[in-house]
Amino acid sequence: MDLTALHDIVHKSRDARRLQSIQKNTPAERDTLIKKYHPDHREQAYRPIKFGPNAGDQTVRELASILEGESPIPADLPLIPDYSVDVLVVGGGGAGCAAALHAHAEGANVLLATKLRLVDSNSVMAQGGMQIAVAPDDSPVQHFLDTLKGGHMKNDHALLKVMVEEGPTIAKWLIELGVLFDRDADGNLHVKKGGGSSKERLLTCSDYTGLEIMRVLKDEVLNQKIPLLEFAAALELLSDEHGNCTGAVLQDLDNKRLVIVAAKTVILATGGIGRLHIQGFPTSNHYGATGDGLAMAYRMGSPLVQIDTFQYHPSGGIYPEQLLGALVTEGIRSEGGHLVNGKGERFVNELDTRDVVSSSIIRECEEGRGVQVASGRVGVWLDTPLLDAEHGEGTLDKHFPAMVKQYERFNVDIRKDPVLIYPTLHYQNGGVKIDENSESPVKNLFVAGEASGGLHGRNRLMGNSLLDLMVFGKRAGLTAAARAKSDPQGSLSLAHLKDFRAEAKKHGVTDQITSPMVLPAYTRNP
Ligand code: MEZ
Repeated sequence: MDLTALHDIVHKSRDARRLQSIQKNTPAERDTLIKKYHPDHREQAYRPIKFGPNAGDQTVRELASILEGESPIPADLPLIPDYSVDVLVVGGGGAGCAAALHAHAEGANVLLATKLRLVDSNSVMAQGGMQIAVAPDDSPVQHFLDTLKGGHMKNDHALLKVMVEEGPTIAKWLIELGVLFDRDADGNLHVKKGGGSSKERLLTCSDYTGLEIMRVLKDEVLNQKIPLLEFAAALELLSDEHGNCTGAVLQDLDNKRLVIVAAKTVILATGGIGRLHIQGFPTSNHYGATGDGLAMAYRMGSPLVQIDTFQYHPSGGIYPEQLLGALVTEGIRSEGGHLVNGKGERFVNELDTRDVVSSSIIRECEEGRGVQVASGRVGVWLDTPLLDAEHGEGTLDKHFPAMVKQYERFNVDIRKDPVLIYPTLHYQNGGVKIDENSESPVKNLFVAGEASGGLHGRNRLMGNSLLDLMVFGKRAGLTAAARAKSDPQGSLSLAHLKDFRAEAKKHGVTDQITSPMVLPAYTRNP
């Protein structure tokens, strides 16, 4: 499709737009906008959960089906352990690696199982940075207040306090391990501003922050020789006579063999649900983001919190089609990139919180001020050439090399022309309920990172996810290791599964899908 003619409107309106400043919406305007346009408020997308710890709570239909789903594990499966460990970590992304490293450092016998390869995760795809209050004019208190405001005051205060206070220690840990954060000319950590933040607080590694952090964590997991099972998907947890977690059933995805792991503690670091494509949205998430941990924890009786709210990142690609849903980092807006509708107008303060920005984009598109591409999708422009115009030639190459390359592969030069974007399903704001040590209400079952809920309230701020992974991965790892020292291995049973199946039957739920999904159907061979 030749977009040249359409680009003109962005190029021609640039100089006038550069002189214009756009106020953020008032709280009342934000509320009205979100209620009218944010996908969280589409009633038809939701239904009550029929049974289990969150019976009666509303969530999106796709997630409700996963939670009520049928386990692929037969109740009479012989539970003879293939492995017996102190700590089983499920998931090879940021939270999983941090948990495994800290548990290992405490002397625990750790097994890290991941359904794809080590590091295949959303963490490695994180672009725009990690919020930590390290700047002289910033503080954990300010970080706390910004996050609370961004989360519509619905954040769990205790979790949030832990995250912001432990941020600086995490930065030190990562730097000591070898993460090369961007620095200013004097060698100080360079910080950038993200949407909804009052201070410059984002630590970045250009626009591949997650890749750099995971490069280092992966090396460390391998250097520490932490036992690793790749292509090993967790399908079910194990419980003892008290309902405590005692291990998991994995499946070797190469030969389909079931693998029984007896574990004194289990840490679920399984990430989010982007690949459920809720409400038909494209996603920025990796292929493994199918909410497996949510389903398994739920079946064991662990309640979930805030599962009626999801993050639709304002800038997901809509053209070329190969980049549908792919993230175009908020960093571009943080450095001054304008959002522009089909008439050449700005329509929102680009650094407002993501829920406000996404709602505004949806409004423009629904009210006929968007731009349609050949696929039929409608989006708005992100004026990328403005960054070079504003900050000097070479800015995009220097600060956003990954983005420049991502588009170059499809013959789109983002230095010369703007890109078309629309909100993409990016993050689940809620998840499994946890305490400050990342433990779920089910004893010895820990949940860290995106699979857990409460910390971010109803709208996560940019860059708080990478910090969440590191802080609560660490806490889960340390607490699980300590627990494994004090408590014996519990017995192995699938009793919770029997109860769950009985509950499903009692509520007349028979047409269940198999859950966990492990991978979206379109990735499987016919
Ligand atoms: O935290 C995020 O989701 C993030 C930094 C995304 C981005 O736009 O780069």
